[in-house]
Amino acid sequence: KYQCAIFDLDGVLVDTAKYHYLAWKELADQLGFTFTEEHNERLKGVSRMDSLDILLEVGQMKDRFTVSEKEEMATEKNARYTAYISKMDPSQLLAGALELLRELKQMGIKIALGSASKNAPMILDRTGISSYFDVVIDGNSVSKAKPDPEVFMLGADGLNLPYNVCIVFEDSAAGLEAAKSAGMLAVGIGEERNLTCADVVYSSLEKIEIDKYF
Ligand code: G16
Ligand code: MG
Repeated sequence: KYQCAIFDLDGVLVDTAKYHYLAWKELADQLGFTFTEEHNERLKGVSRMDSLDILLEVGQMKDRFTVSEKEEMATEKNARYTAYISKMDPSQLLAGALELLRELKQMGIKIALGSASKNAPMILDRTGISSYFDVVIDGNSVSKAKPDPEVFMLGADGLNLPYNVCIVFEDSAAGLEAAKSAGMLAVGIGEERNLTCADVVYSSLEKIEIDKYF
């Protein structure tokens, strides 16, 4: 049986992808090209600066800006994004998230966050779930992005637990790959065809048979 649950944030506990999309789209509009929701799929689980590079590639302006211009664009995007997430509330947790966190807590299972987002603390706070987490690893604490396993290994290390007693819940292919390379059970949340490297896939957190694992 497993002793620890490590959650990705965006796409697993909350749907912040829509706010990332709106904020990136406004930047693309300013630069004069169209950025679609389909393009936005490529940004899931990807760090802020890498997301900007992908966006500029979509607009065919990849090499047109200096590092400091790009930093400025990312800062502007983040200001728009944080304006959206500062208005979030507990009703925006995804189906089954709160119930699962509650049950795990009751069972004495350790809970960690493993997110690429530097805004993770604000999102946990606004949605009222900060207190469920024994450790929070986010974009402020990692040096290597998923699919590197660093983010999940730091979570287990912070709890003093071996990697093979940890389960990772992830909606991105890169995140599932990271979980596998850390030697953890990789549970995909979403559509099976996008998450082929998962050990098992559920369409939502609600569907997880918790007694099977803990
Ligand atoms: C999230 C999102 C990504 C976003 C990244 C960085 O990661 O999925 O789209 O680009 O965080 O976010 P920020 O700009 O807030 O630092 P995750 O790992 O929670 O899915
Ligand atoms: Mg995610």
